[in-house]
Amino acid sequence: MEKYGLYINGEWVKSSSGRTFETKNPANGETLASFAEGTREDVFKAAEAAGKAFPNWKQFPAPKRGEILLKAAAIMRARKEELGALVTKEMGKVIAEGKGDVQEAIDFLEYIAGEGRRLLGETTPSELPGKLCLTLKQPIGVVGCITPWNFPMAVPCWKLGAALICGNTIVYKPATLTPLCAAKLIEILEQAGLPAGVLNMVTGPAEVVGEAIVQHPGIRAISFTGSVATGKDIYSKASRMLKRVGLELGGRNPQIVMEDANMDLAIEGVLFGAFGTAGQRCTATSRLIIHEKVYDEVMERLLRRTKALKVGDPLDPKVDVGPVASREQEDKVLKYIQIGMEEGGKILCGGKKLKGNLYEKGFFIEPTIFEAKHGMRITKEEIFGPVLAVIKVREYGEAVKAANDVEYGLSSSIYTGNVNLAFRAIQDLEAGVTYINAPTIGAEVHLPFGGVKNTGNGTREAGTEAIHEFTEIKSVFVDFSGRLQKAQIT
Ligand code: UN1
Repeated sequence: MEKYGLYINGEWVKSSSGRTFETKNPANGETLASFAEGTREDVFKAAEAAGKAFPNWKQFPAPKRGEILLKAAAIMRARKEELGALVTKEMGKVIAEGKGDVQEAIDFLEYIAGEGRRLLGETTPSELPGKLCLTLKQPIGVVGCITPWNFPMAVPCWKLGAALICGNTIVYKPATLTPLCAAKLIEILEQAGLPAGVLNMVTGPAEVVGEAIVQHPGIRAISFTGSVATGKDIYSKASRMLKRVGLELGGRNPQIVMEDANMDLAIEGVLFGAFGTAGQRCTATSRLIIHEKVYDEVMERLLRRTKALKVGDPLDPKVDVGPVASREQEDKVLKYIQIGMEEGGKILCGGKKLKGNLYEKGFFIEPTIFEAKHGMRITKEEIFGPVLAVIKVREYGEAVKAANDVEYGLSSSIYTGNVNLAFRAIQDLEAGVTYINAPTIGAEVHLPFGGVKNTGNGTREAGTEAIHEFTEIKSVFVDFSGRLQKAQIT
């Protein structure tokens, strides 16, 4: 079994606690590797290393930083099969999606590497003669990146890639469920030429390692993807120290199907959106809002297709849905299924933990569809599993009202053949991401990603917005008039 320490200042080192934890395959319980359980002291050592590496990394030309990221992307491309299988083994998503996770990481690294030749500022005239004004984007300093388990390659690359291209150094805490993917990423970035101390990884529990990252006075910005409760905790603590905080905190994403929708597309869309990644995407379709005129037809076809989904070993390419990522996740999903039944939701298919040989050692839950009424907890709270709540509506206004009446606002979708309605929905849906005639999942890396309301605090990842998350703006005034000129004073 592979054994990993913490990665501090370019070395793999033991944790000061001496304690370790293991990462396991959620499909069969197999232990994959052992990791060091980091402490507050370890985070402080990592922050110190990152602080020392910062002045040189800041001076390292941004296009050269980009070359390192491009090289990392090339290594990942060459090892895509193996890394995709690792994502599947450690996190449980089916193999096509495991490779997709790696591809999204590659896409982002390639995209953001090019930003090394941009990092554009503005030039603008001065109100005074013989004077020029411009803005520069500068790194923030040492930043903390805290990443989730559901995209163990892509989301870390969004954060690390963006922070690195901007010239920051990093203390990185990956999710405790997926440290092996994180360790491979570190090895790849090291092999690509990242200097020692620029990226430091501390594995271990959120209450200790995450907390220390938030509390360390030298870590000036935090980028976090995870739950609303943790996001609020981080935001409130970090704000007292005036740290920059970027949050991406999940969703309760609706797909609306209008009476004039292309039914084949709408059904393919919801199957992929709701049950892809076993529903464990922040962008997963968790509510299907259907116009009453097509309700029976959609439901009849959707149920038939859902019952035919193959649940099983995620490494088998014929399998559609793998396990959920952990026992804790399984308990949470099953609890929500129970809640749904208690509040009067009707289970139309699924609803149970799968048992028997194939499933005995893993966390498999049947793809589940509830007939629900908007307002039930299963229509409003994030479940993060293969559970879809279906809501019948009379018209567009009611559909949008239900879609928007949740505390989240990450992704959203409408299927309609009516171009006017499509454009109205683009304006009406309260979400950071809206799809027309496409499912709620599958955002591309060169567009901003994030949401409104409790999904975050207004920041966005990916796209050019990623640069804003990790830079400070400096305004520069160059006076070449050779005399003292006083702005605003005549
Ligand atoms: C997430 O679930 O945290 O749009 C990220 C998507 C993916 C990213 C999801 N590109 O579904």
